[in-house]
Amino acid sequence: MTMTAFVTGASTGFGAAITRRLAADGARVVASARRADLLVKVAADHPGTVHPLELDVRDRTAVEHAIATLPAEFAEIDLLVNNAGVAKGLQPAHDADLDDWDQMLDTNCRGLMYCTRAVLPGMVARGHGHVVNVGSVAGTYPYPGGNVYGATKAFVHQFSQNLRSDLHGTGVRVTCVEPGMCGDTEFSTVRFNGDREKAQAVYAGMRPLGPADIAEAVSWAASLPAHVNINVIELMPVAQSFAPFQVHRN
Ligand code: NDP
Ligand code: 8X3
Repeated sequence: MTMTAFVTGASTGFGAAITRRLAADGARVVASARRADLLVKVAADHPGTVHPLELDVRDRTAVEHAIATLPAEFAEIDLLVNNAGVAKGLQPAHDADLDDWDQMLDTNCRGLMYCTRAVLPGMVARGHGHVVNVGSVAGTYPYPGGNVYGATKAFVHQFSQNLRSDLHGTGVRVTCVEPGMCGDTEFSTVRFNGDREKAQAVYAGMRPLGPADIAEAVSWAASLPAHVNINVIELMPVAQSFAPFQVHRN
């Protein structure tokens, strides 16, 4: 039977790669994001298989309406990939912009909650389904300027684990994919408000992960037999690792 997936943040980066990969795996995919023109381009490569859907995940009513009014062939979602997310700014907390903090909370936490809440009843009623949430290593390992971004990803991690508890016995699976540095997406350009030079400098002289690596992880977790639940996938480029605690000395 053909699987139906719903991917948020599918206009660029991970979401576009995940959409393409799932379509290549044989799934029908609803590709959603705010920029419809980019979604149409993603869908053009997979006519009839990928359904572009303009959606701002921060708009709770719009999310509920979108999920309730999907075309019949896309209406029964087997796989929800909550990928839409933003990092805004890298200033220390005492200099940060509260609007940036609001946008991260509204997108990375509230948007993910709204999509999950809208899709879960159908999955539970059908006795199967899979929610894949895109977290980050930033939810586990602190770094300077990571303040609210990292906190939103810690939310994504814990919400995913708590969903597993709530969904016990329903047949619905939950996976949190937690990548480290990944290039070839708009992530850092968005973080630095369109400053491409600053964004490119993040990945200078090292090989980051690529969107296809994340799509591979999602495809793998989703393709396992129905009795197997991958709780968390944490992946990093080989070029990224850990450093010791910082110590302030007088
Ligand atoms: P991109 O900026 O390329 O992709 C983000 C996607 O989210 C875009 O498609 C954007 O589309 C969408 N989006 C943003 N806000 C909204 C909104 N309000 N409603 C709907 N869609 C929205 O970055 P990545 O592909 O790198 O990031 C994808 C996810 O991966 C994010 O959750 C990010 O936090 C996470 N991540 C990224 C890492 C990296 O190093 N790149 C590492 C770890 C995690 P549009 O603007 O068209 O709405
Ligand atoms: C993105 C990875 O290290 O830039 O979530 O926060 S990082």
